[in-house]
Amino acid sequence: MTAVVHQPERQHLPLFDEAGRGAAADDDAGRDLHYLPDMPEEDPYQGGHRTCAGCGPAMEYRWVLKAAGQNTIMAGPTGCMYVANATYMSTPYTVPWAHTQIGSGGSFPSGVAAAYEAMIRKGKYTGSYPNVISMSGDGSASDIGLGSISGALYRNHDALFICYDNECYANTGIQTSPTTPYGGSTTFTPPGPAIPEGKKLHAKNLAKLMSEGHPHCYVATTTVGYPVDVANKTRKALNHRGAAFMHVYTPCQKGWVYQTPMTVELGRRVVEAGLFPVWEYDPATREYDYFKPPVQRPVHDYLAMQGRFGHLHPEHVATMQIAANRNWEDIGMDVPKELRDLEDPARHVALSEEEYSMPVNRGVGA
Ligand SMILES: Cc1ncc(C[n+]2csc(CCOP(=O)(O)OP(=O)(O)O)c2C)c(N)n1
Ligand code: SF4
Ligand SMILES: [Mg+2]
Repeated sequence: MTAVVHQPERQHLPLFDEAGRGAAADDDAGRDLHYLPDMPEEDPYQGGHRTCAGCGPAMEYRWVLKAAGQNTIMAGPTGCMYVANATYMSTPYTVPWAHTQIGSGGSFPSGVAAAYEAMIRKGKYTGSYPNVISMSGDGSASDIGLGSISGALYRNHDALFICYDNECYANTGIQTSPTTPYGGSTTFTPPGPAIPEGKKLHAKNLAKLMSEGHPHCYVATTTVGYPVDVANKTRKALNHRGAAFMHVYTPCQKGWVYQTPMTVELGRRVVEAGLFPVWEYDPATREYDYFKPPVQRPVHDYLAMQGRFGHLHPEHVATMQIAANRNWEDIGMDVPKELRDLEDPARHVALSEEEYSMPVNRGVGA
């Protein structure tokens, strides 16, 4: 007798309207400051969790899960977003959620995805194929669990693998990770007489590693400065048949030392300073679509908001401007003369000499 093979029924999540939200000039600097009026009311990631005030990863979790909806299964490797969200057997999720070992952000969802495919094929599960999502920190995704996520992308499991990037190992006390930027002060890269810039290495380009290394996958970057973009890229990634990876910039108030309400502003400024290009990679055409922000700023405007950079000397700020200018070129934007001139250290003062610079390392690792 021939066995009946059932085909998984797939969801298709409609995209939110972006017209007039991405390019219109709303504030004095010419930036669009729209939020998402039609964001779903349901909150699969509810309030009442224990993350710090202004926590960027918590915003990202909320928006991703709003965009994904209730037919979702979540996995979270060890990190702040496991520990602060799962104390004493209570979690803020209204969808199934599991903690996984820090190196298993790829393997755990692979198993969930494969199990659903098999159960549906055999007729043992009759619902539609769920959204399978893992959200790993940068320490997990770019370091300890990199191999596991790469393996899952390579095998093309139908799941979304997200790195929420707070640019440090936050949960264990703000240690450096491969995505901590050059010049960032962490408890493992403190500035001192021998190494005045703090961190000497430049950050790993995690998202390009994923798109170039797994060209059949949907890959995107975004930040908590752009909620519509976060929601739409989540839905595009979930609609994609096969593996998808999303790298989301998510400020960490405790580790970066900034004023609590500035999380979303940082999510915009990092893009406007040319330090975190926002893009989307389409596996069908193998092309990148780069977001071209309407405002370009000196890196100084971004660095000076954060205590983790308060120790930088003029030559360090100039080094970061050089890196930002390379990024502008990479995404096909002109480098204005004002930004080119700022590659010269003589154009900068030490950030600690500035009135609005915050104290070095206040609260970090305390
Ligand atoms: C194999 C292993 N090594 C180290 C740890 C300790 N540890 C727990 S959470 C954590 C930090 C994770 O950093 P990241 O993935 O960036 O998440 P964040 O805490 O920043 O949210 C570390 C190192 C662990 N749990 N398991
Ligand atoms: S330490 Fe940073 S990532 Fe962790 S809960 Fe606080 S703000 Fe969020
Ligand atoms: Mg982290």
